[in-house]
Amino acid sequence: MPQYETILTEQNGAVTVITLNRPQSLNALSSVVLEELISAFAAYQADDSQLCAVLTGSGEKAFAAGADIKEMADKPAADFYNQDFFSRWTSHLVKATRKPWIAAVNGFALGGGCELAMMADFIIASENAKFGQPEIKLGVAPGMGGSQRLTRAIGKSKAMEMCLTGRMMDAAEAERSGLVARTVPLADLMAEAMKTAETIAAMPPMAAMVNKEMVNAAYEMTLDQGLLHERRLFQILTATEDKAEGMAAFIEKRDGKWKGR
Ligand code: CO8
Repeated sequence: MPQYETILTEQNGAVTVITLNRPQSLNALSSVVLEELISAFAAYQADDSQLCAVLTGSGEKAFAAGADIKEMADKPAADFYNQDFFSRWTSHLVKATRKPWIAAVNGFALGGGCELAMMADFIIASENAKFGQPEIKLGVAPGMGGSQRLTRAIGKSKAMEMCLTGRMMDAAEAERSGLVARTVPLADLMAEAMKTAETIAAMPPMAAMVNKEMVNAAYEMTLDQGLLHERRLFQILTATEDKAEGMAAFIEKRDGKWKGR
């Protein structure tokens, strides 16, 4: 495994665990973190032995308290624009990562931290988790998808209130609002995230990728286009060896053995 400066990675069976590891700055997302995350997610995507990933933050206080304010404070606007700052998160962590991954949110997920968590396929949160888009208090606004993904996740009224006031939402409200899939005690967070990741990793791998692609398509397409896309992908899956195996295994009352094809 490569050595990183700001994140930790480990393989646990078929599950890759990636941990943001700058607890002294509440796992703030610097440019180095961005590059290292891109590299770690590319390695996960490329490794056929790895079938699900979990992203979490080190320490008990924060998943990530946002983009690194100290790094951005003196950066000229032209650099943000010319470098198309923040664009690489979506292209690498969302679009290029076709295998499933879960955000295990332990504590603060603010600004870019909330936006990073929302790039995951779903979020499992600890009871002490807090979500927010406080960028307005810095004189700016979300820059990594907060205004778009949060609005799609929890609706206009709540998303607008959070962006305009910068208030934090606790884990219970986040679960009620549909932002997170499940809330668990902090002490159980990684065990629950790993159990869920192992469940996904035990599924037929190609079917897992197709299920992910289908659900994500709901964000991009009209209902008619999405339904057609779903049917076509379903029809492709019926030609796979894993479909034959899965149905035979059901009829023979045994577990399936997957080939990912
Ligand atoms: N960036 C850099 N350092 C941070 C960040 C951050 N986002 N968040 C916390 N830290 C650092 C603190 O500066 C502090 O460092 P030090 O010990 O050297 O002073 C250390 O982490 C611990 O933090 P606190 O002492 O503040 O801990 P508290 O428990 O008192 O407070 C909070 C915790 C409430 C999470 C508080 O740290 C906080 O409000 N953090 C900032 C949250 C935030 O505003 N996030 C959004 C960032 S902006 C963004 O993500 C989108 C891009 C916007 C572009 C801006 C262009 C200028």
